[in-house]
Amino acid sequence: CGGGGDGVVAAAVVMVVLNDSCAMVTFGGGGVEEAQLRFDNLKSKFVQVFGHPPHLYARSPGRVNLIGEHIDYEGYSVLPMAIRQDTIVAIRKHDVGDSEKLLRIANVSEKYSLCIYPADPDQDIDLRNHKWGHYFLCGYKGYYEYVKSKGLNVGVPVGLDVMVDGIVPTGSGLSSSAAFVCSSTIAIMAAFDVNLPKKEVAQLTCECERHIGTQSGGMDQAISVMAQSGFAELIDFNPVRATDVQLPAGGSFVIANSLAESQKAITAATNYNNRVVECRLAAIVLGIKLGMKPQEAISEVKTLSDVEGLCVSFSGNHGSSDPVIAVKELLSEELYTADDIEKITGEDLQSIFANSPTSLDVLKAAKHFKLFQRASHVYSEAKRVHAFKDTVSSNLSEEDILRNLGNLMNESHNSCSILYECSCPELEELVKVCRDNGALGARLTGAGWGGCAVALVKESIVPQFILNLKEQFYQSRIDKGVINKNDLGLYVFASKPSSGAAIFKF
Ligand code: NG1
Ligand code: MG
Repeated sequence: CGGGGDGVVAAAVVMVVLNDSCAMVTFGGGGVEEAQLRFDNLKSKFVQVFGHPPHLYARSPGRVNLIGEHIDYEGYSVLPMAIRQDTIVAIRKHDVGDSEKLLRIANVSEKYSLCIYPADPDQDIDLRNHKWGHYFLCGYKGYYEYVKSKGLNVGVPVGLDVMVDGIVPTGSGLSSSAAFVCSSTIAIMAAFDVNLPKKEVAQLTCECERHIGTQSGGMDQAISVMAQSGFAELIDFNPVRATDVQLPAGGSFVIANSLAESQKAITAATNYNNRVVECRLAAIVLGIKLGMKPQEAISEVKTLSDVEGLCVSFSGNHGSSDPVIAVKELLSEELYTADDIEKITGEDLQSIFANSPTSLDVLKAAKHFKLFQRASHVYSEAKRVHAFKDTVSSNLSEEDILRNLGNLMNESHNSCSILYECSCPELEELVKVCRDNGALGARLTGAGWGGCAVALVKESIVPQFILNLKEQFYQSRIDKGVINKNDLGLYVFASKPSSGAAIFKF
């Protein structure tokens, strides 16, 4: 691969590999010096803590989702791009003969204290007692599950020494978690000399992250692993596929942090997993209303995409092939109680979700379910993703393309906010400030309930736009001491599509 594009990877790079990749690699916030400093720092901290240098490094980036929110787990395509901010994991595998069989996970930042786990792939992750190192365990468990599922010899577990350097802001909707899980999994794979195609790594890492207790779709891991520098990607699922999308040159995506932290692993039962359960219930009820036997719907319908075909033929009778119309006619806008739904399914909700402890947690916490609203969001958002992709490759003038993309982003945000209820007051304020200052479109990105907004802005006004955001959104937070003025660059910045995961051996 000849090192990394951008000339960023220092000459000492011996190998930049991931099967079927020859991608350019862009790093963190800066250029060659910053990349070199990070590697040097990782290595010296590694030696300081563990007494020997790492064998290799793996990096994986965060991402910003441009459009397609909360639909990956429903089987629909999404359109994210990788950002430069990433996580690098340095790793060293102990010899089989070593008596100490531990996973020791350290971090270059003092904020994160050393986590120690047994080198046991079958250990449970203690979800009630969340620790940052759990994300490494996700990769570790997932790697072993994958290897076992392929009938390969897993060998005797050995100790692993690990040092992590992550610069994707946490809880910000930019997928720091996927950057960490992917870089961990890839580092483990490389340490064990297992080489897989990127598509398989994308699939495997998605399953890894579910060990943290969120019923995530595969967007974040797919883009983190499969991104190509200079392109956003249309990600399709089942099976995972990435198609390069060249964004119009005259537009820029500005990422701005609302400063409300979204702790998805902790609030899963009431936020993220709650929506996954609501979508499944909406899909089952739609399936039944469209003629499926309740038992058949319960056992076969997992996502809204599973019943889209039925919805389309139903709406066809009404002169439309839009599943949103079927939803409007078949689901009630009123709140559904568990009782209401059980009358339709003929089975109680606990037994429908009996195999999913995280869904049972949702049922315990939920008083009612919004089926119409969630399904309307998912089907309409799925259409917006394709409209976005089609607009990018249309013959319209660049001006019109940018305007249309902005409108789609605005519609996406409104749907997230009103129908999916995954926004929050800080994000609403930030999106409004973006729109008031000339953004062609602005929306929350990632799961929501805090985190970042992404705004499409004409390239020519980016510097002024960022200045205005600083004045109108961040200054009052600086005055109140919420953030430090010197850190502003971490909270609001323009972003170009960066490259996906890579392994480095020096
Ligand atoms: P964030 O909150 O950015 O980690 C989550 C999910 C995605 C996707 C988005 C919403 C994980 C790892 N990621 O992203 O799969 O569903 O929300 O579109 O849970
Ligand atoms: Mg995440």
